[in-house]
Amino acid sequence: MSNLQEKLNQNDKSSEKIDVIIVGAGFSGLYMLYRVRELGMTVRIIEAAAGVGGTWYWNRYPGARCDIESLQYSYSFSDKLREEWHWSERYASQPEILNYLNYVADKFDLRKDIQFQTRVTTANFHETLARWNIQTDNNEQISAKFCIMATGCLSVPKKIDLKGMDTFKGNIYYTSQWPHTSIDFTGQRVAVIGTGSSGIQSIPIIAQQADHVYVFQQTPSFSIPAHNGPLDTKVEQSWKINYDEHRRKVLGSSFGVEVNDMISDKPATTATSEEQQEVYETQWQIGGLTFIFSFNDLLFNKEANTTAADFVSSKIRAIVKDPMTAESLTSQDYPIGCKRVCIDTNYYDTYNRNNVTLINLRKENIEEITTIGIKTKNNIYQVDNIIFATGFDAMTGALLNINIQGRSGNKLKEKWIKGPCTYLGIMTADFPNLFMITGPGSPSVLTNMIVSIEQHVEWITECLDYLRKHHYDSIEATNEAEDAWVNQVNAIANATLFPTANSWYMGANIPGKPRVCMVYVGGFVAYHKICQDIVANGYEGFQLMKNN
Ligand code: N01
Repeated sequence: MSNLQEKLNQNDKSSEKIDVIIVGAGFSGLYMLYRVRELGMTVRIIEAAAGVGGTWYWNRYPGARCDIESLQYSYSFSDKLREEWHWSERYASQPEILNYLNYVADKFDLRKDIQFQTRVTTANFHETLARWNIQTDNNEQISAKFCIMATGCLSVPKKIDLKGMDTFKGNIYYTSQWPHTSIDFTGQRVAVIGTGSSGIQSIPIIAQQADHVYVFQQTPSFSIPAHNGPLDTKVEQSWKINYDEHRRKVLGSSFGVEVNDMISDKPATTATSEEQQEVYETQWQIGGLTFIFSFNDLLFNKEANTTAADFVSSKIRAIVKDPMTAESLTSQDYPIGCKRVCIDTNYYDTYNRNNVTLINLRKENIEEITTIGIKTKNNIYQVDNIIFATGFDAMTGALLNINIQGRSGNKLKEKWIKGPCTYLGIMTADFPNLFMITGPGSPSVLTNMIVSIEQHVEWITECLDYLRKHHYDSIEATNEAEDAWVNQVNAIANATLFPTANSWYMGANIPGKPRVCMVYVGGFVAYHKICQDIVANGYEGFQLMKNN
């Protein structure tokens, strides 16, 4: 069928009233669709991209890879899917994850309920009908009883507006919106701006191709080696055979990840210096994000945190030969773990190459982009390509990009002007029947996203089923429950070191964005229990209503 014909067919559906609209066809939207269909409700996903995948559809930059191990970064809901699917590496690459999601979409025949290349622009709640009117950029109007935002935590790129950007004669790329064709940087000079996960993953790969790479670093990350490689078939088999046991451990961890046996449940502050070094060295050799759980006080106690940060800095200095570069790479001014820890393959080694130069923007900030490159306080760096690996308007960006209007004409943008307020990160008061999957105020990005996504999808599914069985027309968070939840999220965050870092968790990467902790940092286990208890107590903190 041609795209046009498909579009026309889709437009024919625009007058339909449906039960559920889901916005976004990434990991969360696809699973939500699967579950809503099981309830026998009518459902449609609206997706801006031309295919499924969400973050894995857009982020196609060289080296893009998940930093949660592939066996754990997988859906758990289908035994058959798990048995059939084979991951090839310890950490899956973006193309492989995208293949997986396409496989899931095909296996469960999800595409027939997905409308691609369509963006939701407006969502208005009609109080009398207790329905959401959804408007798209194709000028369609869709009426749905429930609207579920599966819009992702990191889906709206940070806007970059450097002086002179439009005059640059070379190519400009964004890691978050990478072209679908492969880009060959052979013989080219490349600037990469940004040294978060996307920069750290792409720089070593680009350096193997390019004539020269100039890395512009504003803040150094802490990065732990991935030790990626082919997935050991014995590990895979054992994981598949003993899946229930692994799953129990995953659901019993605060991070939604099965941690290795070397994780210490002791505080670093009670360990001797030798014990600390031994634990850190073991974790460094194992590799991966669980380094930050080497001791149980690293995210709470500055003194403890410094021992881990110092260990990583010593590793960086041992790898990087040029002392000035090593100094720049170890000039973190925040506790390790309080900005997202990165996982790398050869990132620090890459600075030993003759064709890689690190520019420390704290010493020479970018003054402007010129026709030929990047002008800093001290130099002009002539390049053919500029890659922005500059991050996202995280957690709230995608939700606030839609004009969402709830009860009494209340606008989400206005309600959240001082920061997002939610109950459980699932709903927000005055916006009945509007659900968020891994919304702000839930553990989301501080956990294995797939675990948190599945937990939210299953909670929402159970809720929809409950409403239907008990003949309720709407559900809404109460203001009291929401205020108490926001206070709890802030209180827990304030007991940790998270607020001391200028991270995107705190909204600090976007000028003018309110500085509040947008993540529930109390861990997956505690959060999961709270969500279960709320249901057991008859949806405590929610108001369930019948139309007349
Ligand atoms: O973005 P980031 P990212 N001039 O915000 C710098 C997930 N992810 O795309 O820190 C110069 O981390 C900025 O500096 P600063 C993961 O959760 C997952 O790399 O603001 N520099 C920073 O260095 C991750 O945390 C995977 O001072 C500017 C960098 O750009 C999240 O996505 C893979 C600048 C942005 O780093 C975001 O990662 C990739 C400017 N104007 C990403 N503005 C997985 O493996 C910003 N910077 C699952």
